[in-house]
Amino acid sequence: MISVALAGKPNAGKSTFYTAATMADVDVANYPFTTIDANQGMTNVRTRCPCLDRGHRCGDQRCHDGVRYVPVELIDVAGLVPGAHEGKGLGNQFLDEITNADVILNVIDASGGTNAEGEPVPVGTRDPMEDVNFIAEEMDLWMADIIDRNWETIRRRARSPDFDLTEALTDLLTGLGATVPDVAIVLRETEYPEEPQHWEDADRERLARSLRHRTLPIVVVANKVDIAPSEHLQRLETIDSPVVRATADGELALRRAAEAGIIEYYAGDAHFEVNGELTPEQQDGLETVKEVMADSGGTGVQSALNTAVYDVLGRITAFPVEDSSNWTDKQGNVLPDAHLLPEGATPVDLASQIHSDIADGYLHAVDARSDRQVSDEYQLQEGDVIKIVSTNWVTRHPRPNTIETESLSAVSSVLAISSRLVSSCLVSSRLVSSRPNPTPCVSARPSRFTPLNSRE
Ligand SMILES: Nc1nc2c(ncn2[C@@H]2O[C@H](COP(=O)(O)OP(=O)(O)OP(=O)(O)O)[C@@H](O)[C@H]2O)c(=O)[nH]1
Ligand SMILES: [Mg+2]
Repeated sequence: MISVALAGKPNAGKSTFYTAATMADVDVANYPFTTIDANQGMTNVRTRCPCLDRGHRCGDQRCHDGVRYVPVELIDVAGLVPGAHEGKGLGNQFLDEITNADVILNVIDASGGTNAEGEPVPVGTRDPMEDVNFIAEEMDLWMADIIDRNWETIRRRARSPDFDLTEALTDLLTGLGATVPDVAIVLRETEYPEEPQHWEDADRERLARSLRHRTLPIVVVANKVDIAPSEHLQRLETIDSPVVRATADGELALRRAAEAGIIEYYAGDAHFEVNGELTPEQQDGLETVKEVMADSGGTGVQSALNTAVYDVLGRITAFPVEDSSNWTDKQGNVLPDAHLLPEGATPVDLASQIHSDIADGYLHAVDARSDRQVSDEYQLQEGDVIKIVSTNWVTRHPRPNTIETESLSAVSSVLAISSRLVSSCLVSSRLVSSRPNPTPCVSARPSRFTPLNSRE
């Protein structure tokens, strides 16, 4: 399963983002290092459900009126401060916790209301541009350190006649998600000394930076847009990475209000509808969120996840079925599963992701839209509905239980508009509190990356 990690300096809103996206209860507070132990939970990316191409909505609990939620893992770690790789703050212990992540969301405080250590300062004081690069820098130096510490082993291995540098480096960095193609491409990109004993510190650091860039790409989440000065936001748009404006607190308020049945809102919607009577306090809080959504096309939380998974990691969603006429599994469930696969993946890759037995017995695949067999080299497209014909399909129960179970809890928190009334937490406290002279937020300039709901 795809894993997304939230990183950033303390007090930037990582845990608020995590809570909003997973609806799990974790500590959130306006001081640094609220989170010490990592939180790990399930959230979703949002895409178009293929049921929209048929007369009836599929009724799957992960589908709301043709909007489909596909589970991904989300990790929230302790805040990081510049110099963490040398032990500052909580040090770089958190980096070990995100080594299995596929992509990083670097949550920054776009309002400039927290200093480098995450301590509160007046809004607009801190230049958020300073918070953009240090996460990548810390991660790069951390990876360089791992390579440095293990270089002696590589030098020793180099004495063997069948030594292969790509293989040796992949062995070393496989735990950080590096594959043979990653290492080979990075080694080809620039010139490195042929013999490991001739490598210098600068060579290893250059290699670490390129590899980190490939194996742990970063999306910047410009959080707290509800109070961010517009000039901050405009400058953040100029950086050379994907940037998504967000109000994690606003998303949390909406999810809680939706859970309480007071508004109609689904994660990633650009609007929400009020269903019932609001107190003036609630009205004020939701009004603030509405303004941000009008400027940014939503709260940005779903957009950040979608940007990371679909745009940066280049994933597509494929929907395996067993009955290609009715798009169902054996039990008659319509479009029962959704799988995130790399661009260029083939039906055999889909079969392997469902279950290795299915891949072992793979015979051919059928495009359920046309009911025609596709070639084994066919590159799956976003929204493809595919029947895999395998000798093992009938005799096994292939659907991975882990994904099923996890997805149910993740999705129920997104979709279930519970009748439980939790109006006390309808709108999170800071959004309802009266902010003296809130700074005008959000420039009219649209984000350069992933318009919200771009998959619909
Ligand atoms: N105005 C505003 N405040 C926010 C937003 N998101 C989070 N906050 C506030 O920022 C403060 C820090 O939030 P946390 O989610 O605890 O931040 P964190 O990055 O997890 O902090 P550490 O665990 O200490 O690293 C809290 O007071 C949140 O309510 C937002 O979108 N807008
Ligand atoms: Mg936290």
